[in-house]
Amino acid sequence: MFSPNIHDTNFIALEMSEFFPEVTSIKYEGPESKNPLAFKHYNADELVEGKSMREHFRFGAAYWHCMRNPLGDPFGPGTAQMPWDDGSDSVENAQKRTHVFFEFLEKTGIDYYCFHDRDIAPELGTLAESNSALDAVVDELEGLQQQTGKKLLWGTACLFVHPRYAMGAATSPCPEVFAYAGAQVKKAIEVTHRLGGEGYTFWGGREGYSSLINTDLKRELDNLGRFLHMAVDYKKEIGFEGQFYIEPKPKEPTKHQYDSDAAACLNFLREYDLLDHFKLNIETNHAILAGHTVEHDLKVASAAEALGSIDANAGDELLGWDTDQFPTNIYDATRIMLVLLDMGGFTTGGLNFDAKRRRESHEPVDLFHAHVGGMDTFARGLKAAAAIRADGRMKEFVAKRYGGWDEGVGAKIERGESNLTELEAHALSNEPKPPSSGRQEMLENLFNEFI
Ligand code: XUL
Ligand code: CO
Repeated sequence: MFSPNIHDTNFIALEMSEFFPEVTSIKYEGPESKNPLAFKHYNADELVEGKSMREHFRFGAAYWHCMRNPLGDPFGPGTAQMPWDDGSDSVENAQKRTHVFFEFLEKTGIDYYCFHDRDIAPELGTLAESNSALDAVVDELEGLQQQTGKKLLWGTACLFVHPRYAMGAATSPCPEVFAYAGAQVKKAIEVTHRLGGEGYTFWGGREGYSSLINTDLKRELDNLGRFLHMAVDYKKEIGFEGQFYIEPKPKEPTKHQYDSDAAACLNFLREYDLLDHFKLNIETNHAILAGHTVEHDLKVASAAEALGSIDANAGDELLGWDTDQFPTNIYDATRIMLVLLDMGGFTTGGLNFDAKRRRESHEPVDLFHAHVGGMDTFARGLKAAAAIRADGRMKEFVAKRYGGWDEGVGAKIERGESNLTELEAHALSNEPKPPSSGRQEMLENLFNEFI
């Protein structure tokens, strides 16, 4: 099991039960189990549609929420108990956290993780110092990955916390900030590459505006396009083969983020000739903030063959901000898994729990309850989605509803062989019959048969 790290002689082997002594490895115990720290539905090696659950989901945990989120809110400080953390900005503290995190991954059986550069390592006085701190932590992560077999789903750069980014990074009015952001992304891609990352995500952070009165929108968009082209060029230069993702979000922190939803991102990528180099990382709560369902944004991305990865979380119906809650809604999970199964599953992407515990759930064990619940929710969603597909009635109904397009005038239109004059001739002698019922309620009832 344990293979010594050859790269870093200081690397200390992972001692299980060091940081979460109250939790043993989470096991599948089946639906009858009353053990809150057991899976009732997620059974990693169980096959669904011929593929193990583990492979379907490629679950990821978010370093920023698990290790760095103090669970504060605008009215009060953080409550999260992190007995392993000395609260300092030291490299040693940052390295220690990686061990805590990998113990967590080992015990939950989550295979992947995601990070921002500044989650894993501190931002220090200069870029050079921050870069070497990052290298020192990445040494540790590399050793832990080798020891445990855990993998990096994607890395990213934090271009939104530091005050220099208050007006954006690639869309800043200030070229020095653009340059600094470029340097940070260069380094973040390098470490992602070094850790064998399967992807790299660009979430807009503060790429947007608070007011148009002081904003040169066209210039900002053009600069964002240039920035992403530089990233694509650098990726090729160093031979990084991971997938680039854009993560749409409509607002928060800005009033309007340029990557507002899947459709806006696709249009931006197309306009700036970047579509071949990016896929989308769709986040549930972001889609809701955009006034969509997650199913909508997933389908828009998938229709453009650009659905890459998912940040799985949930919002709150009564709150209009990015609450980043853990997913517990089986309907939503089923809809998500239906889109995923229909598209043939993930290739480079996965289901990253970009979710945080509530401020009231401040004990370390709550991290486990949260992820176990999310994984079980998706396992139920997967089973329900597979059952709906096996049943076939839903698909058959939709195929039949559009069946007219497979013959006659419909087929001719779809082949691109018709024109308005021909349509007029057709319509003059063929008054359309009213279309048959969409049967929405019947289909909603059918869907419920599987929940
Ligand atoms: C912010 C968000 C980010 C991205 C990565 O709402 O979702 O954490 O996932 O930068
Ligand atoms: Co996210």
